[in-house]
Amino acid sequence: MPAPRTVLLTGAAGGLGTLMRNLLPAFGYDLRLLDMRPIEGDPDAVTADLADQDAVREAVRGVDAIIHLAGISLEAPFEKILKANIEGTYHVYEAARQEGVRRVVFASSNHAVGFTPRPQGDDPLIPIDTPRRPDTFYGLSKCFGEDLAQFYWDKHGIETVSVRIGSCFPEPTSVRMLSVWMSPPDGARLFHAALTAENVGHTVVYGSSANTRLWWDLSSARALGYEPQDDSEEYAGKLIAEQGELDPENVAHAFLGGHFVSEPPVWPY
Ligand code: NAI
Ligand code: 15L
Repeated sequence: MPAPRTVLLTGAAGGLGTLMRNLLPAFGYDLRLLDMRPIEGDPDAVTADLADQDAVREAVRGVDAIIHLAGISLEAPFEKILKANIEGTYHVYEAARQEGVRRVVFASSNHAVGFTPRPQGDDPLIPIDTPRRPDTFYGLSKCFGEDLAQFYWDKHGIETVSVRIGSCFPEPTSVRMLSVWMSPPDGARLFHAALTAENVGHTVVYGSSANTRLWWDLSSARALGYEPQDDSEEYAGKLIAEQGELDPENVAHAFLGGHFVSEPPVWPY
């Protein structure tokens, strides 16, 4: 497969989409942006809801690959998740099949495995093939997305890297994030590796930096050529002084998904 150049970035108005639309062009990509919210400063950006199958197909036409970030990124009533994340992701894959796009990078989430107990002490890192244990309807929709990706590979030969992103924000803001943080530059490195690695079929990876306090195994990401450069440890002193160490007796500290297992943040609109 020739290296993709023109890439559709869905969810481009969101937090991660904004970070990636600023960082990925340095890798040589020509981005086409899509979101249901308008994107200021890019008159070519597509304003469309994933529910609009025709608009999604038109947006996909002519691109080499898709980075699919759009959707509800927190917990929400099942009916909303069904529309945006389950049907919406199906529309993206159908558009890819109809328009001959051969590579997708899917923004999965750690919340697909959020009810997995986090490693403590000398426990081994969580492997990528650990059983799915979604912590929310949101996490459940990411499990569906990973299965959809597998199906479109097996049935239609569309390759996907599903990235179970930890927390991709400019800085870690909690003690949990010291373990699951992915710096934005490492996020761009991982998406670039996911777009360019050969013969990925459907590969599932965790998305984080090379954190000293890492909870999961990054080897499937490294096998794509991803070489993380950052480590959250420089933030550890300040965050632990402010918040204290994680408490194993606190349910919100005991699982990979953190507070999503007990009091998930709710999608605001
Ligand atoms: P965000 O909530 O800031 O952005 C999501 C974007 O998707 C928004 O701009 C929203 O308008 C758009 N969107 C929602 N429903 C849509 C629809 N039906 N049609 C078109 N656009 C729609 O979320 P964020 O943080 O940027 O996350 C992006 C993706 O990465 C999401 O799929 C999220 O689940 C995933 N992810 C993000 C993590 C992070 O640390 N930021 C961690 C794990 C997963
Ligand atoms: C996610 O999946 C969310 O989209 C993001 O907003 C963060 O909350 C992240 O997980 C996390 O686990 O910190």
